[in-house]
Amino acid sequence: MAQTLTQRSPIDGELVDAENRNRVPALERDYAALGEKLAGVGIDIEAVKREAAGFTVAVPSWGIGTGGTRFARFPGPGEPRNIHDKLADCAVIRQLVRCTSGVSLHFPWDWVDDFAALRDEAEQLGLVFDAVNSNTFSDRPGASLSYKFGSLTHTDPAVRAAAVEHNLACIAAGRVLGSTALTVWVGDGSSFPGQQHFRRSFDRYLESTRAIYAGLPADWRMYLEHKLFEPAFYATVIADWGSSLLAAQALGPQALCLVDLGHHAPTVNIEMIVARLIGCGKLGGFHFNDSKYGDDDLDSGAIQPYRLFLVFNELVDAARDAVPGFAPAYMLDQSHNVTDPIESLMVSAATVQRTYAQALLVDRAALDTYQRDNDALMASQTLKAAFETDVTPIVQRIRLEAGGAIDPLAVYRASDYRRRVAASRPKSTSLGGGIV
Ligand code: RM4
Ligand code: MN
Ligand code: MN
Repeated sequence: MAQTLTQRSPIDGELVDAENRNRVPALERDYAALGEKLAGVGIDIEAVKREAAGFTVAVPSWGIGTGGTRFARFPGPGEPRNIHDKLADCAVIRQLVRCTSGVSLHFPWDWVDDFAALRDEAEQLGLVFDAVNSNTFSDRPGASLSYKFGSLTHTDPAVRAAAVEHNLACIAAGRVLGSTALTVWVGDGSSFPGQQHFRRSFDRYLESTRAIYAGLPADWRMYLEHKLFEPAFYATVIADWGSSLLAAQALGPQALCLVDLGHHAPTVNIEMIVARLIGCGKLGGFHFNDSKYGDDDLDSGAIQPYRLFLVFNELVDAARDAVPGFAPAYMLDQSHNVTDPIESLMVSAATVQRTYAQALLVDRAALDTYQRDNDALMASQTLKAAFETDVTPIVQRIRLEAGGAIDPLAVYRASDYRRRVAASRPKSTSLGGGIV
């Protein structure tokens, strides 16, 4: 989205320009060198840049505050107190990184009385609203019914109805905000064998999600997000892509599967899951993050950058093949407990865009030939060649041309934004555990 005069920029434009000026000579040099290298293998750097410039990834409102572990939370300075502060922080990310104009809200955390006003507020900051997320995995203070033993799959029809109602309210809010998708993740499951009837709980999930699906506007999509475990530690109702796919197929064309990179068993081949979902026309989108053990919600590309690349390799492949209906939505879903969330989200968004640019470099004709010839080594080398190409100058140039920062982190630190907002945002006193 082009910046208009009415939009407010949280970071001084002069500072951005000054920092960029210092870095332009090196960038020009690196870009020219990379351009020459790519031309040598028949790739037009300008074409790659154009394509990568079209990439966007939404920022999660719940990732903007400092997260915690199951044990404790250590609040940082100047944490956002509400959705208005969160939008201000999102505007910083967007101003410097440029590919993050979308913000994904989570209800009831981000609930306000006037959603039209919130939409205006976002617009002033150059932001738009991406998928809205429902929360039926924690209770609202004073709620008469509890989600302790489940929500959309609860044995009590009254609890299920309340969870459905909440999702419909999220859709209603999202319509005013300009969102066109609802993401449904439920923590429903069981912690002990025998606690829950597997088949019946899945049937209840279908019955509840059908009621939500029926309330979906015609131009909306419903993303079903699976997760292996946690908070349920024995069995989760929508634990894997198979359950998610079954549900999405049962619901209808507007229901699609959402892949959160942290929601699988450690050895699962996520890129293959992605390919399968693309193959059956049910890949809805992503929650990007990285992990070593479970749903660690670490910064994208921090632990397994090659895995992220292999996911993007499948995405670019599908785009090149013009797979009908292929239009995944990209979102970050991270929790930052030892870093400044703004810094982590900026670096993550830039990493995801950078990885996409790398995947654009794969020599697909060569790969196809190596696959047909069963040349395992050269096929793997073909992917590695793209992954090992440093495309940093391309994404830096994209940011510069879009009015952002060549080095977002350096500008952010130089701006002293965190210390400035800390002056008006009292230190949070919430120290309890909990992932968000
Ligand atoms: C879950 C899941 C959902 C997110 C919540 C906060 O593990 O990833 O997408 O909304 O966490
Ligand atoms: Mn997620
Ligand atoms: Mn998660």
